[in-house]
Amino acid sequence: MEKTFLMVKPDGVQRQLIGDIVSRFEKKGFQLVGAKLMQISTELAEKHYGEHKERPFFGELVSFITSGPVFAMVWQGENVIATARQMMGATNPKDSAPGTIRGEYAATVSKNIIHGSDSPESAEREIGLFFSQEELIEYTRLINEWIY
Ligand code: RTP
Ligand code: MG
Repeated sequence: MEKTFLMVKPDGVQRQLIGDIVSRFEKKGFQLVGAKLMQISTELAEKHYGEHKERPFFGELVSFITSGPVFAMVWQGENVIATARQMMGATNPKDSAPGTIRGEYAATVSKNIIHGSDSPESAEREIGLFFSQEELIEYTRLINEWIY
């Protein structure tokens, strides 16, 4: 089953949105297979956002993502990568649809509450950056037969 890396950013943690965000993915039927509250180092932030290192906002992005704890998660399910991106909403909250996480809670592109992997390659890379094998728990969920 497909897996993705999702992370409540420091603004979402400070605004006490972890519970709401976890609840949305649980209710959708996705399965949580790894989670931790953590402080990201500058080194990890620069690796994670490496694709943006030439962009003018890179410095601001790294300093923001390291400015406080984040809640890192791995979720599993059919089409979880693309579906989670839809549930998050567009990167810039001015374009994110009502009902999406960013559409409901975010007001600016630099503080947009949540990160989610944007492709299978990103998901694999980001899961590997943030989680060790032992931190990912494979377990049977009986409710699956009511979801799939
Ligand atoms: P993320 O990686 O955080 O899940 O966001 P995303 O895929 O929707 O957007 P991406 O293009 O990967 O950009 C990463 C983060 O950089 C910040 N950003 N700031 N100031 C700006 O113009 C600007 N553009 C992007 C956003 O916080 C975005 O989430
Ligand atoms: Mg991105």
